[in-house]
Amino acid sequence: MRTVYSEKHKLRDAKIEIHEGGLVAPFECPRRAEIILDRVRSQQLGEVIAPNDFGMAPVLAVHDAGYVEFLRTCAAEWAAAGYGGEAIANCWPTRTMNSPHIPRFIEGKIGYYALAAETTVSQGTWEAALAAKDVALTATDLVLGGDRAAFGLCRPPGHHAAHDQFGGYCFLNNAAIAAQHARDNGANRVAILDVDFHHGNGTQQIFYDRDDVFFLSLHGDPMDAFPHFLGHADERGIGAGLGFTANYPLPPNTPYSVWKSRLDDALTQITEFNADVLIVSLGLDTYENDPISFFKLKSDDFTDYGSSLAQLNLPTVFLLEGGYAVEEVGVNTVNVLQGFEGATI
Ligand code: SP5
Ligand code: ZN
Repeated sequence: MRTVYSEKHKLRDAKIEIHEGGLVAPFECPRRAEIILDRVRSQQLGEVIAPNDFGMAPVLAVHDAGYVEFLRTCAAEWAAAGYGGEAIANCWPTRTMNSPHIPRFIEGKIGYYALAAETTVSQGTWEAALAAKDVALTATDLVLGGDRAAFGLCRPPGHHAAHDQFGGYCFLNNAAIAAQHARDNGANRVAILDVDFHHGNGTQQIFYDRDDVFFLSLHGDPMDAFPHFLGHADERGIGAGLGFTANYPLPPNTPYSVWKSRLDDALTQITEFNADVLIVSLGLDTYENDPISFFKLKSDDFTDYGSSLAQLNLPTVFLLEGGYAVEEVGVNTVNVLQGFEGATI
């Protein structure tokens, strides 16, 4: 399978993340993508190609225009305010201050558009996020054009980014942008399977009221894990979308055997949905040694479930999400992709 990769991911190189009461170097770092690319090459997974430029239309098909403009200008407005470091939110329109007014000043505006504080908006973040959506769209076009599967090595990741909010290391929702692009280019039904350790709250929100994009997610129970407020089993969609969201929250220390049984259930639902295209939000933070997560998958388990994904026999777009055990993230990523390619159907 071909891999789509852009060096522009390196422009997302934040220096700080709020973590466990202090500031640390961000878990979501450029080296992640470099290690994965090295493994793609050393395992000879297939050709590595650069993305095409799709412009802003596919972004604005799923994101709010004001939000997109905020992302584009945020780092410059922060600097223009005389602030140093990286733009970071410190105040939100929370449950008791839920106002529709969008502040003029950057310190308030960033709170309006943020869903979490761990993620800063650094210089270059916007350009990297643009490159990541082009990686996702190019991989999607490979599959729409007849490739059995493609891998979009997206960085920064996307699945926490909502219609008008960033956070969880995500700015533009690469998987949602790709799914809408597939819908707009011949796919009638798209399934998004999110296997990142964290619930894909942004993707869920974007498609929550729709029956043409089925969102399924296996993740750490939000009672115990980020993003804390979404991803419960009783979230199943709304209106026409009722039944087209499926959540599988799982407890701390979940072993592969349990995780895989939920995956098999999700795969059955995807088959019944009769999807034309499968998009996999591929997070590797389910790994046993991930520094911020609590599942217990081993490296061989990634190969095993990659092979199960192939059994769906669907054109499949893999898009990178999380995975922070940096030294092992290349092996685990490519294990999924090779498991998929090695599967006999
Ligand atoms: C794309 C993606 O994987 N985003 C994840 C964002 C998670 N950010 C908050 C992490 C909080 C971790 N706290 C638990 C530490 C366990 N000791
Ligand atoms: Zn994650």
